[in-house]
Amino acid sequence: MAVVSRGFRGRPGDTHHKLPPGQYETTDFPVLSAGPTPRVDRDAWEFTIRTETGARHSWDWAQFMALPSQTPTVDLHCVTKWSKFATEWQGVSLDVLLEDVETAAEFALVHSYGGYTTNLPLEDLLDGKAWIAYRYDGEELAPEHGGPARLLVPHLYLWKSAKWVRGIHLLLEDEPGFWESAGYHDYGDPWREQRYQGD
Ligand SMILES: Nc1nc2c(c(=O)[nH]1)N[C@H]1C(S)=C(S)[C@@H](COP(=O)(O)O)O[C@H]1N2
Ligand SMILES: [Mo]
Repeated sequence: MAVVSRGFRGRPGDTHHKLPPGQYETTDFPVLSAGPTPRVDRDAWEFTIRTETGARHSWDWAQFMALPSQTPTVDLHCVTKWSKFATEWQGVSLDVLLEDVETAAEFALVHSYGGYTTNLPLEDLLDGKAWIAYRYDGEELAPEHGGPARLLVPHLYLWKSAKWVRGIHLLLEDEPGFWESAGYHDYGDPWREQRYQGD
């Protein structure tokens, strides 16, 4: 017997994907950037985690490429209401990057080349929930989608997935990022439709 639940979309031969409230499915990959696309040379690229004590852990591109990577397939949910199912990425898990980082911090403020920032609880970067992604759909990540590398944190609205990521500051107190300062929700869970402050 076929069981069809409201909110579930099936595709032949595919697993079932679920659409969060208020979202629609698209098969395009829209580009949403608050400013111009920064061109970041892999030779000059560096990714730094800074803790609340000021301790820094940095990787240049070669060191970053030498880390073990994963190939997550995930659904994306943008606050502008499009969702894209089963996107295929390659990236380094934040579990790997945070492994040797000693911290008492509970919050993270993610920084991008170009100045964009976004905040989230540190625990949302852990336990297989987030990656620094550098390949998409079998290709190098295109500059407009955040290449050389972007944060990928698919369980939250896509504005949390900072493109052109350059570092993460670990903080004892939560600090709002770019969209969070402009009225968007501090956490941004698509399943609870946390689009704006007060949702
Ligand atoms: N650095 C940076 N990262 C960013 C943004 C941005 O403007 N600058 N936009 C965010 C928003 S609102 C969304 S929906 C996604 C869009 O990612 P895409 O352009 O790859 O679809 O990137 C997020 N990451
Ligand atoms: Mo967005």
